[in-house]
Amino acid sequence: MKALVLTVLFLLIAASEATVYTKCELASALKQNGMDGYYGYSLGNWICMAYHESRYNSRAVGPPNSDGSRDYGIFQINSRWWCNNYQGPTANGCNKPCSAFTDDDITDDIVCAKRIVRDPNKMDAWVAWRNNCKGRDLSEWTRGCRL
Ligand SMILES: [Ca+2]
Repeated sequence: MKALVLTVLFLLIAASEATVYTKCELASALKQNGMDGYYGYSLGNWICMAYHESRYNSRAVGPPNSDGSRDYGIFQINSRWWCNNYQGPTANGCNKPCSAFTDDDITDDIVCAKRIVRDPNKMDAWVAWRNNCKGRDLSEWTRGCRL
């Protein structure tokens, strides 16, 4: 019984462990993947967006939206339009299961974010970006990082 309790505890801890980037770790990863200036958006825009969407947590899953969809991962990618969570209608624009956006490899998340920003709404697709980053001085988001 004691072994079982310990096993369950271990699994709970393992399941709740998240990969949370630091600001500069994320800045470096995004720059390496060609996000600085992508579609006219400087690196600061992407860092600011990720902070306000997920607090840099690559395993973040948002609460249900009003339409029943959810948002996944470091960029909070939406299941109604961009990935399939098998829980409702989806356009699945990035052609991925949403679970691809809650693992520790953000490469495919970046590919999908690039697809999202090529839509007419561009970065306005991210409400947290519009409310917290759009049109602001974003120099603080890359300050102190060796890029
Ligand atoms: Ca991923």
